[in-house]
Amino acid sequence: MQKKSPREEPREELTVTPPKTWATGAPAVLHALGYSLEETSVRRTGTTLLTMNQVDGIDCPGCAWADPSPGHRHRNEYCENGAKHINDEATTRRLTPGFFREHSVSDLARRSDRWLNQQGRLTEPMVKRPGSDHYEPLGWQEAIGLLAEELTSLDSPDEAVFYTSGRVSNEAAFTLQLFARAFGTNNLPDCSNMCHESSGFALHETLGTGKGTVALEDFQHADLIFVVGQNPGSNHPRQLSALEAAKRNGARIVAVNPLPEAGLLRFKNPQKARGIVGRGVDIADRFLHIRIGGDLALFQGLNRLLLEAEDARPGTVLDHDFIRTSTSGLAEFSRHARSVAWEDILSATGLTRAEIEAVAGEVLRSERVIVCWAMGVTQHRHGVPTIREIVNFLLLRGNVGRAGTGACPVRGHSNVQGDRTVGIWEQMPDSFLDALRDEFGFEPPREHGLDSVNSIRAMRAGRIKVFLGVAGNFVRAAPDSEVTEDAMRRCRLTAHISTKLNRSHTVCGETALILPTLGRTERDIQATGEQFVTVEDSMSEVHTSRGRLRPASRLLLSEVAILCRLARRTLGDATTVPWEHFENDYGAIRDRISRIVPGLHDYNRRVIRPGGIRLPNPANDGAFGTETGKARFTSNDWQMPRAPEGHLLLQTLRSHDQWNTVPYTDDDRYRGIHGGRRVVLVNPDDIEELGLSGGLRVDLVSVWEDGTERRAAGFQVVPYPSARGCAAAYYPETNVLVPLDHVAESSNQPASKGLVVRLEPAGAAGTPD
Ligand SMILES: Nc1nc2c(c(=O)[nH]1)N[C@H]1C(S)=C(S)[C@@H](COP(=O)(O)OP(=O)(O)OC[C@H]3O[C@@H](n4cnc5c(=O)[nH]c(N)nc54)[C@H](O)[C@@H]3O)O[C@H]1N2
Ligand SMILES: Nc1nc2c(c(=O)[nH]1)N[C@H]1C(S)=C(S)[C@@H](COP(=O)(O)OP(=O)(O)OC[C@H]3O[C@@H](n4cnc5c(=O)[nH]c(N)nc54)[C@H](O)[C@@H]3O)O[C@H]1N2
Ligand code: SF4
Ligand SMILES: [Mo]
Repeated sequence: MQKKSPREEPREELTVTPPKTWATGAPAVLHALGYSLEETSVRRTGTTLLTMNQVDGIDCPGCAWADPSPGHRHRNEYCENGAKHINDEATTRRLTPGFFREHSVSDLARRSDRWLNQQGRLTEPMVKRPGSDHYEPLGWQEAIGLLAEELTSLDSPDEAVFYTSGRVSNEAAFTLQLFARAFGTNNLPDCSNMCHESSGFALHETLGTGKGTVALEDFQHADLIFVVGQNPGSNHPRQLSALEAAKRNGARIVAVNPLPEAGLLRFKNPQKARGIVGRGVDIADRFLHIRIGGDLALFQGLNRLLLEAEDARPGTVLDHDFIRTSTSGLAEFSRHARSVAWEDILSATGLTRAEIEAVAGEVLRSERVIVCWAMGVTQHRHGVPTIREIVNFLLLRGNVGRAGTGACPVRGHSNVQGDRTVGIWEQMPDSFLDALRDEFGFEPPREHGLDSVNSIRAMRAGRIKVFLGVAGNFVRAAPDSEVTEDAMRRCRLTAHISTKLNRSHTVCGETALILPTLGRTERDIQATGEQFVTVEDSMSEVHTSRGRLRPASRLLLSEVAILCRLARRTLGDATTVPWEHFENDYGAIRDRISRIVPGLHDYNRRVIRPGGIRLPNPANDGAFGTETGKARFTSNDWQMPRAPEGHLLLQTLRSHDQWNTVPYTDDDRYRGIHGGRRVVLVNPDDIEELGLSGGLRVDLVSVWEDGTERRAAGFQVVPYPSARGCAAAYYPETNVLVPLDHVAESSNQPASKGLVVRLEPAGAAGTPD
């Protein structure tokens, strides 16, 4: 078969086949290797994959799922998607200055996200100067000098924002936040603002911790595991191994989702021959086909049933000892919980009372319960109260702090949790800022900085002059694409520390910089020798990651090196931080972290032990970091997103073959979609009711409460077993539909699920298709 040139825009025919009911079997692994070999060579594939997720190897740059403890790891401790993510970075394709001579910025801006990514690795610093439509090469000294000059010329440090994406290591993240705060701002938006911010807020309020309480071993001890608003078959594939093992130990699984996702229904484990042949294991014992945004009502219904069961058999249902010693607010919560009406619960969830009662029955029979959740829960306007209600549910039967129990927000990026631990947050608490002051002898700013949505608002208002992104693709990840792009273009300077080309490089401030960097797969050699970095997974395990491959170009600098040089140039002699020493020896950074972050003491010595460091979660020892020192029951008003007649609720989600803003192919194998991403999945009954038909081309028009409409043109209607009234389409193509102000209450997280949309036959309003 002739390979297509990566310079051609992929043009494929969209085909739709029935969705799969199983995930991660032999075709998955074969498929991954196929993709790997197209991007790189057999030898490089071997080098990267065989050390992936092994002690002293490369930490998978994919999701944040935890590794089994050393000794329990499989030789191939990775999934199909992990293999794709790593080989996407390890590609042998290169972007040279010639490429940028050939392609103007306006030309690049017209290309697809997939095309931009497949051009290969960035190899040297590039600048787009004011008035020019081309990037041209420049040296590192000049590039860093340019950025430093813009920063020092600002009227206030708060005119700069520093964005981080969760692939960045602890060392680079700590360096970035230290620089930003030494410079004088807390403007540290990150991808977590758009991901699990609602989890952080709700867990802080109720358990006094921003993190989950579950360790991987807990899955072995659980009797019942909820998987809510998550598609693990595509997004956390090794979670399926943990669920499968839990089932072997007798656990039952309840999946809650508007889509019957392949991984939840049946799973073939590729690491075992048994998984490759045979039909695999049904993962979900019960599947609740919930309406989008119905989870708050579901957990309110379950809580109400638990309270009523306690009334019927006093002393047998609730964990009274735990509630008495470790919680507050039960009485008020119970009063409120009993007042929520069943008809409201049923209309919000689209479920029957019998279905909810059956699940409550499972709960009553289970000593140990875990609730896992991800974007289907957090990315809603009522994401925070939904998670608070999940916590109520766990507290009622003492399902926190015991083996086999707990709250498990399943994180996205491989180090998104670690970045927060070491200070990437616009609202770090005073305890952290005091520790920074004591360690480095400067007074960090105390006023909270800008998160992602507020950064866009400030850029739009012309209050931000400099944007620096460390990894990620801010312009595509953020909501309201047109608003965000316009806001970004108002900056004087936009700069990105990146491994690969993406849309954010094409939406430029007056001046724009591309600062190319080493990826996680690559050797990182500094003055004191070869370095490793450290990362924290979703279960608070901190461990090392050491690159193996030769860097994509001689001219790449590590993220730490770029940031340390930038800090030296910007802060000059005034700084009390030994930036040069940090650049030469990452151990020196970890030494400082160990004196600032509780739990990371003796960091350098402990982190190199097999398995690394498990950060303690005080909530597991009954030490809740709330004001009262107790876990809090909360009363949450019933809410549901509503679509007026003729409209649907839309969720924007990931396909199997993409990494966030970067599609690798146009396929979504488990959902049966091939060769196209501009599809909208709709329940056949809704298609009929709306007078549409499968295969019809439509525009998606989102309707916002201020009367404004947003349009994404040219989508094909695909009949799909989505819950009634609920549609799904891929992100980032649909970010244009998400109003900037459509955010979760309290957490200010963009609500990328639960949008009100209308499907208009394409061209009906005279729009291009
Ligand atoms: N291959 C791959 N892996 C990834 C990523 C990737 O892009 N590609 N991204 C990583 C990142 S950063 C993240 S945050 C995670 C995201 O992991 P997920 O949270 O699994 O990501 P989404 O694709 O947004 O899927 C949301 C799921 O929630 C369901 N859902 C939507 N709305 C609702 C609702 O109202 N209620 C319920 N109960 N369910 C709902 C959807 O049907 C879907 O199954 O994945 C990480 N892993
Ligand atoms: N509508 C809608 N919007 C969403 C979501 C949604 O579900 N729906 N999900 C949200 C979520 S959960 C998230 S996490 C965000 C994701 O937002 P981001 O984290 O900002 O986006 P990514 O697509 O992961 O970023 C990919 C880019 O990172 C760079 N990169 C990769 N590896 C490295 C590295 O090692 N170092 C450096 N310096 N750069 C690197 C590459 O240049 C690549 O192009 O999007 C959010 N936006
Ligand atoms: S489950 Fe996540 S961390 Fe594990 S190999 Fe797959 S993508 Fe990587
Ligand atoms: Mo995420």
